Amino acid sequence: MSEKRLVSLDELLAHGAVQQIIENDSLDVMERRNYTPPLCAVFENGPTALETQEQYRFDIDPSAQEQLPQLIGNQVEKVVKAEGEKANGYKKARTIGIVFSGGPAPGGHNVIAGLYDAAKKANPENRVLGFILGQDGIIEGNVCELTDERVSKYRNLGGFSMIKTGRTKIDTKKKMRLSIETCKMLGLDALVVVGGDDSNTNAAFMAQEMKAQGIQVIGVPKTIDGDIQVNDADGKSLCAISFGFHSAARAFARNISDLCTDGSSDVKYWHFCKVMGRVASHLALEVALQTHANLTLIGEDLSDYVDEERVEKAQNEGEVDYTAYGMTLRHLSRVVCDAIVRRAAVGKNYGVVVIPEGVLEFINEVQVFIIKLNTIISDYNAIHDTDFHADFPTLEAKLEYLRRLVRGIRKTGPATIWNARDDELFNDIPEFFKAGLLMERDSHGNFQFSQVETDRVILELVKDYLGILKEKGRYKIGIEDAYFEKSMKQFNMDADVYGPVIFRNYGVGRYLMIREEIISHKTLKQALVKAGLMDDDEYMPAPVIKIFDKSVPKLKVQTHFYGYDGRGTDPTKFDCTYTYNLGLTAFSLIAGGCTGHMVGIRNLEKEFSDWEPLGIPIAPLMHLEERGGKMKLVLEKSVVDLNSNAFRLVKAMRDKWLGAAPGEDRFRKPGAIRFNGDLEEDKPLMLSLNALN
Ligand code: FBP
Repeated sequence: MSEKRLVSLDELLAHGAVQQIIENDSLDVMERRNYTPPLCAVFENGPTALETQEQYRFDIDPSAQEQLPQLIGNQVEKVVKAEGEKANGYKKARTIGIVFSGGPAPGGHNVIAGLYDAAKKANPENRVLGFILGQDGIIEGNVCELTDERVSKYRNLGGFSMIKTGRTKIDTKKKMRLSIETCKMLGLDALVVVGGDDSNTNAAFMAQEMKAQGIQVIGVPKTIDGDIQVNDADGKSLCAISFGFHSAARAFARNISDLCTDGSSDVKYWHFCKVMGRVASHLALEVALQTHANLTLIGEDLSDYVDEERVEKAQNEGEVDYTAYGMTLRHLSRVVCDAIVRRAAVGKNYGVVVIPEGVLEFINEVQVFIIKLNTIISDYNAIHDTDFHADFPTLEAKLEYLRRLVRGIRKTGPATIWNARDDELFNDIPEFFKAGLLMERDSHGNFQFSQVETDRVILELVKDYLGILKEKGRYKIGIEDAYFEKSMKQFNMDADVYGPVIFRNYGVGRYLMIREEIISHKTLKQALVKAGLMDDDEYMPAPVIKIFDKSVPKLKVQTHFYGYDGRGTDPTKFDCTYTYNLGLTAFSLIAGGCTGHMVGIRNLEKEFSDWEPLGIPIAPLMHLEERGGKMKLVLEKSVVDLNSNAFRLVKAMRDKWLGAAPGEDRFRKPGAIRFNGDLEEDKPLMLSLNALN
């Protein structure tokens, strides 16, 4: 027998094919780096200028007027081609800083690339500096100069690795002073803040403070959550979606659709998929459109829930039952259980449910807990000038503090925000969820939903309620009539004799449901004896037992969390193009003298040739919201519009996609994010749908 010569390790390492494998850059990465996204027409040649768009109107919040007087008069600016003298200002030498803020979103590197390319094209002397690790980089002066080499390494690639990101907010006088000192020390003409609603809010406050120093601040709408969608007071769209949403949704959809395939092959698991999106359910909605998963919860829809039975009952008694409005945790578990029970009835004790990370925000009692606990923590910090979480580091210590509040009320009498009823309700929820609700808020005062096992909270409730339904004989697996007939025939037994005794719909449906009162071998036997089909001291016929056992459901669940993976995915072509043009737009706004504006592209939902780069004034969009127990001026988050085409379609298809009917499920496979070739979809499905008239 000839022995194969073992290749030496040196030879192996030197081999061309091996070199390609151990090289960090795959062919896909190399192709991405070399790709230049198309430019909006206005950027195609020469300098740009700005044209004020007076047709837009905003309902201005008096607090915004008061707190941001320097910016409140800003208007929408459209990027246009510059003519004559305006072109000279465009070419002036500038130093521009850029910072990433908050969670990564695919496409961020292209914002830098667009800004860098525009700056260098306008004047090769222009410098672009990247602040490292988010706003901390500004406060601490941690910065690097961006070069051709550095920028090119990350073109069209996901993540924020080029300069990293962070969640620090410039929210104190000291941090603001240090930031201004850094910007002055670096000779910055402008700062570009790439961030979500909170970071753009922060950008507006920085713009206000830095205006006197002659430093412009421009925001860029980033967040996979898709909750920066800007309309004017008349509903005219200025920014249809934040960047990163499409790529993250596609990444989640790809994984979830693969679970749909696995589930319908192995037919044994319910896959509970939590998808990111701190509050709004936009990502879950897009995943529903992309995959047709069996059940997708939409937080905004649940909070709109009205328990008609209770409303009617109260009406008949001449009363109003306010508790009938909005969804409770219990109702929510009913929605999921109903889907599971209905599919089981047609033999499908498996499926895929999509749960938005922020769904609990829309549940009545959770909302109340979050607001009350935010207020308690913030009051404690203000009164004691300390940190609640440092003083009460364990869950038990936090709970004891809450109990003390209740005891305090009992002794002193006056009602406070946390009463015995709250304590009682709070004690009813599982420990891990209590710990989640009492967790430290992020730097913007937001509740950190990504740290709460939302899927587990729902799953526990679902398991409890399914247990009840099982005992009541309502959660059962339907038996296909042909299978029943065949099983009986094998033992020469007459299906038509046993069928009506065992099943409640014998001869009616294709899937037969065991009668509700038959929930065990004992009750099965009782039914057969009562029908005279056997004596009490006889053994039950084997096929009847087999059929019964097959109808008893066991809920097997796998939980999944899709979030950080989608934030790190490489951008879709839509996001590559969108972000590169956002970067170009940021430079145009700076060159045009804007400050306190966020870049945007109008008509994203239309053909690329219709895209129009804009500057959107941030201050007029701001309003007061509760954050960390205080009312704060913030950029409004946009949540799912229940009147939008995208939502109405998902609602209309809900029953079909649930698949509680015989036959195949209607899953859709969106496939992987494709960078080359023409098969890649050109925008989020949600955007295309909402643009249809
Ligand atoms: P941004 O709003 O900063 O873009 O972040 C969005 C997000 O990905 C949410 O979907 C998620 O709840 C949160 O960040 C997670 O934050 P963290 O990175 O701190 O875990």
